[in-house]
Order: sequence, then structure tokens, then C-alpha cells
Amino acid sequence: MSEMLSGAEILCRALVDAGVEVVFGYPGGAIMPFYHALPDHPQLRHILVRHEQAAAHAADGYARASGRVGVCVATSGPGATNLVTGLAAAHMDNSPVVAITGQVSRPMIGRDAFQETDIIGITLPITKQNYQVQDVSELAEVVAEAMAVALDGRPGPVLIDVPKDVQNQKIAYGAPRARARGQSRPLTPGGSPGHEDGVRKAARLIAGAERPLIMVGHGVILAQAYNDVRALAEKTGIPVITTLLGISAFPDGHPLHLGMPGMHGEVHVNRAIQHADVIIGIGLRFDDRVTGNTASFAPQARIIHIDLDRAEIGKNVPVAVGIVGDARDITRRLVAAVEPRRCERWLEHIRGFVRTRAESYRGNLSPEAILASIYEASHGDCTIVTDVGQHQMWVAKLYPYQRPNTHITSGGLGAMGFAVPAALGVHLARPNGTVWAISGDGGFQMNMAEMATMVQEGLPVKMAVFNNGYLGMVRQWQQFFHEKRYSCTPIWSPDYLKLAEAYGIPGYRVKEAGDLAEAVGRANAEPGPALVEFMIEQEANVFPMIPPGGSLSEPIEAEPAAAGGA
Ligand SMILES: Cc1ncc(C[n+]2csc(CCOP(=O)(O)OP(=O)(O)O)c2C)c(N)n1
Repeated sequence: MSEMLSGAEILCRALVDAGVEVVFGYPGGAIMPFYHALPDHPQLRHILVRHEQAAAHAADGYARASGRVGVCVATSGPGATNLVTGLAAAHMDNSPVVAITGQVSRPMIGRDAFQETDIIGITLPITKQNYQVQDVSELAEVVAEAMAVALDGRPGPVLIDVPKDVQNQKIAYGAPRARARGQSRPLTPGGSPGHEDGVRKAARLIAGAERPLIMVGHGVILAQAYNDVRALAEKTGIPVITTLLGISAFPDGHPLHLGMPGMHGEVHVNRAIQHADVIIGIGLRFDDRVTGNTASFAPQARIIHIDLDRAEIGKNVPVAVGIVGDARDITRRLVAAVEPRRCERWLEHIRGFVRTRAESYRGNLSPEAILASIYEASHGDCTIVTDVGQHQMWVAKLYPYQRPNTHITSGGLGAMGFAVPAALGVHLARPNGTVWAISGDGGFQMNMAEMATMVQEGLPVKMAVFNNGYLGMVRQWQQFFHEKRYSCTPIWSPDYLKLAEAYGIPGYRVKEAGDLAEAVGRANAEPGPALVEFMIEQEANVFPMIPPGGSLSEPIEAEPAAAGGA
């Protein structure tokens, strides 16, 4: 049986067929046929954002929290280009997002038509794949394929550009030939012949190691390999390091958890790396914020690297054993292959590196106390979505994550403005859980218009704004490396409480630690969205810090006696 359907109707139907339930978007001329068809598909809940960048970040947040594809929609030209930052963020952090953009009609393509942009060319390097649909008969298959490509193997964003005349074209529509391969994340089948050899070699290296470390990244979260990584650590007694995107892949309070490595990693974590003789890296890319100068990174270590993407093995650091495969599958095999052992002497050694935190915070309201109050108000049961900057690093270092995949941040791209819209998406994926978006006063001002989306769509996201009056992380770099020349980093803020009030959102301002519990508790208990502004010390810094391009062995551990040079 077939019926006459327009391309726009086929598009909606294909999304429904693929199991899509939420679409983040913004209408406009070239995507109007899609919006015309949308009300006939109530299975698709549309969230009207206030800026297309937010649609892409929200789809990304939804994808990371659910393990399903996040979908965003925009019109051609400015709508499509506004998606770019969000797609780049999803690309860097391997988040399965499908973006659908309207395009000018086929006869107008290439004529600089109104709102024509070559979004295919623009997004080529920041998508796993992109399509411009030239023939309406291919549309359903393209959607099904795009959904599968976004999820398959190493996830990432895919863009489908649909000219307006293709959306309007009617064809006899039957069931598509290729169907979406489902919405749940497929486990990559293991068992290729190379694995056994790699796992055996890795097990031998681990058996002979005196100072081994496990380093876990986002791949462990994507593969949901939490229990397997924990089993590996507990069977061998090997301590575990979690990268920024690996945070919440391993419980913070576990006796084998050391913390975060790299530029703002704790001294004992980076020292452990520099002294390790074997590093088992699972689902991470050893990026420069983790390694510092690679020439001096882990000089004594032989590295076992497990990654789904062959191209990652040996890309940034030399590898003794590379195993290409799904983190869960390979780690499980490794657990079976290793002999039980303990690493007490090594753990003792690392404990000797631990520094009591240099008390550099002079204000009344420390980031540590703020984060403790959020943890307590939500009984540790919430998802934290961070923006980019100092507050992001404080959260990464200080928030005591216990549950898997409860820390979501723009790690690879480091896109300010991510937290608030991504938190919308996280809430839609986890409607029964609490979601806190934590931003600085700079990043919050980039996408604070999404408060309107929260109100219109009834999304009870909790917003924390760390107000230090500066673009804090850049100011910190200026203090340390640019002779304290605070060029263009002081930043004025509106009255956030009045602003929230204008949106009908309750707001609280906290200046003293003593007021934390009540304000955060009330915001957390609000049935709808709520905002808390924290007036933190203006020139507080994140310590320790490895200077950009520096060695993990040479951290700045406290306020420089005299600012300058590096
Ligand atoms: C879109 C974007 N623009 C610029 C930057 C560079 N940048 C990184 S951190 C930072 C300062 C962030 O300031 P704020 O949001 O107030 O957070 P804080 O560091 O004070 O916690 C800037 C400008 C960025 N990461 N993203």
C-alpha cells in the first residue's frame, strides 16, 4: 500500500519511524513545509529554542544523557549557520546528533539566493557525514541512514540538508527500503582476531607492571563500560584517573579513584602519570589538555590504548599495545585475561604526592561550598551540565560524582554557552531527574535567552551562575601569562534576579556561605526552573595549573608571588 505524501511529511514520518520523540528547532522560510507537516505528527515533541545554536546544544545534551540520537532543525542560511558551533561541539565530543536544515529550492542553489548557504561545505569537517537530498524518493532512506550513522561505532553529528522544493514534492510513499537500526546504542560486536593478541599482550604488561594506572575517557561513558572498568580496577588494584569527559565513568569516592589529569589536574594525579610504568588508556584521545607537552608526558610508561577508532591509536602518544574495539567489550576481555593483583606499594607512593589544597580562596563563598550545597540539596542525585571556564574546572575537580554519566560538558570544543541549552536537552532525556546548569557570568550571557524556552516548554532546569565579574579563565591566563593585563575580561552583568523575574523564574542571590543551604535548597525544590547567582571572589584562580604547552611535572600550585611571564 502506498499513499501520496510530500517530502516534508515523509521527513516527519521517517523521524517517527526512527523512534525520535523530541526535536529542537526554529522555523524559517526554507524549512516551512516541514513545520507545516509537523502538527500532524504529535509523536514528535518540538522544542522552540531562542537561537539555533541552542537547538544543536540541546540535541547534544539530549543525546549524551539518553544514549539516543538528538535531533535539531533549522532553516537555511542563518538558521543553518547558527547550528555550526553546536555541531562542532557534538563532533569533538562524539555525540550522536542529527541536524536537519532547510535549503533553497534546487533551481536556486548556486545563485546566491536569499538565505542560501553552502551548509554542506561548511559542516563537512564537523560532521561524520552530511547529505543534500536531491530526490524526494531518497528522503526516508537518508533519514534512516543518518540516524544509524550518528550512532554507529564512534558516534557523532550528521546533517541532512533538504531543499524546499524537495520538501514540497509529492510521491507515492511506501515503507522505506532501509530502516533505522533502532535508537538504542548498538554494542560494537567484538571478537575480531586482532583483539585476542592485544588483550594477551596487555594482560602481560599489566602483570609485570609495578606502577600501573588506568585512564578512562568519554569512550567508557559512550560504551557504558562502567562496571567493566570497575571490575578491572578492583581485580588488579590499579588506581583510576578520569579525564574531563570521563568524569562520572567511575565513582569519585571509590578508594582507587585518583581524580582528573592534565592542565588543571591535581598534583598527585599528574605525578602518578609521570611515575607510571604502564598506562591503560580506555576510550580517551590523550588530548593536549590531558598530556601537556607530549614530549615529557608519562616518560616511563608503556601505554596500552583501547579505542573504538583506529585513527586514535598512536595519534597523540606512542602506544605499546593498541586495541581497536568497543570499550565495554575489550575491557571485559581484559578483566578475564588479567591475574588478580594488588598495587598497595604504588598506592602508598601516590598518597605521598597528595598535596593539601593550598588555601588560596579569600572570599566568603568558595566554589567548594557552593558545589557541596548543590550536592546536598539534590541528595547527590542530579545531572550537572557545565559551561566553559573556571567554574567548569571547579566542578570537574570538586563535585563528588557517584552515578554514571551525570557530568556533561563541552570538553573538546570548549564552547561557552553550552550549559543552559544542553541542560534543556538533558532534562528532556531525564524528565524525572534534577538538572543543574552551571555557568560563569560570561557563558550564561551567551545563551540566557533559553530561559524563555524553559518557561514556554515547562522545563524545570536549575541554573547556577558563578558571578566573578570577569571572563574568569581568560583573566586567570592574563594574570599568569600576560602580565596581569586584564584586557577586555571584566564583564558587566544585568541584575540576574530581575532578569529571571521578567521570565517568571524565581531567582536567588547568595553572597555568604551561610545562605547557601536555604537558597540552593529552595531553587532545587521549585517545581519549575530556578536561578541562583553566586557572588564569588572576583580574582579566584583554579589551582593547580600546568602552563599551556608545559610539562605535567611542572604545575603552578598557588598564587604567583609576583604575577607575570611564562
Ligand atoms: C564561545 C567561546 N568563546 C570564547 C571562549 C574562550 N574562553 C574560555 S573560558 C572563557 C571565560 C569564561 O568566563 P565565564 O563564563 O565568566 O566563566 P568563568 O571562567 O569566570 O568561570 C573564555 C572567554 C570559549 N571557550 N568559547
